[in-house]
Amino acid sequence: MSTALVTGASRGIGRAIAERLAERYEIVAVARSAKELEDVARSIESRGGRCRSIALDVSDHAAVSSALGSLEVDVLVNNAGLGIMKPIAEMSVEEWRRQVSVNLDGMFYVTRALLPGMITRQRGYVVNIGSLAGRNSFVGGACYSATKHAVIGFSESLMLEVRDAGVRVTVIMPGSVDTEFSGHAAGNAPWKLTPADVAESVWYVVSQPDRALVSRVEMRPARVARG
Ligand code: NJP
Repeated sequence: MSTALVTGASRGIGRAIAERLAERYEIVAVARSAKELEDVARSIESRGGRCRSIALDVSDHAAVSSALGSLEVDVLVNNAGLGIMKPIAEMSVEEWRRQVSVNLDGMFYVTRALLPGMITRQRGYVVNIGSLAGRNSFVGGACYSATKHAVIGFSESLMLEVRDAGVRVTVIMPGSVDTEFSGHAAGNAPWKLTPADVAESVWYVVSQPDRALVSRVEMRPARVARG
């Protein structure tokens, strides 16, 4: 059975991606919260899937390379991320570093650990969860938006770098998704995309025939919330 590793799989979009991909892949679920990961694994296994979890901070390079460096993974979904939305004049250095270290450094560390194996096997998929904030600007989004612009730049360069080695790279850019992201309460915004909607896009891109590469997906709520 092929393996898919999903970061930020303990809740929200990452959990939905892990649950969807479990229909075809053995899942490696990565996040910091061991307890929530166990719950994800139980949910997948109760439906006949296979899931092991690795409690890990993706921004800790040593921990990432020692825990993931020897894994054979066919599909990597870099989804772990956070957003602290506030004006730059009020943002602390710690808040800046935390966002950059998870959204950007973490994506590099996990990709760096798993990509050489994909290149050697001449087969693999890297799906990075970016954001429409990586295209659009908004007040209070300078740091978050900068990290997501970086996710797009990283993904598109990497796509060109490894496509001839049989490794495909996609960046998925959702708009608002109904999760606990950035301090929101989930379940109160029926106009938003659901985590399952994003998971369906991941499923779509990894289900393409070997000759086809969907390199970029933009998705957004069909209707905008008013008022
Ligand atoms: O957020 P949330 P979403 N090491 O807060 C994990 C992007 N996005 O599902 O470590 C490892 O429910 C955290 O797990 P834990 C967004 O930028 C969202 O909405 O246990 N894992 C949890 O599983 C992000 O890239 C929206 O706390 C770490 C997960 O990340 C992705 O979608 C719109 C970690 C966060 O779950 C998932 O966000 C958009 C670390 N250091 C893009 N730090 C949206 N929701 O509207 C956090 O365009 N995690």
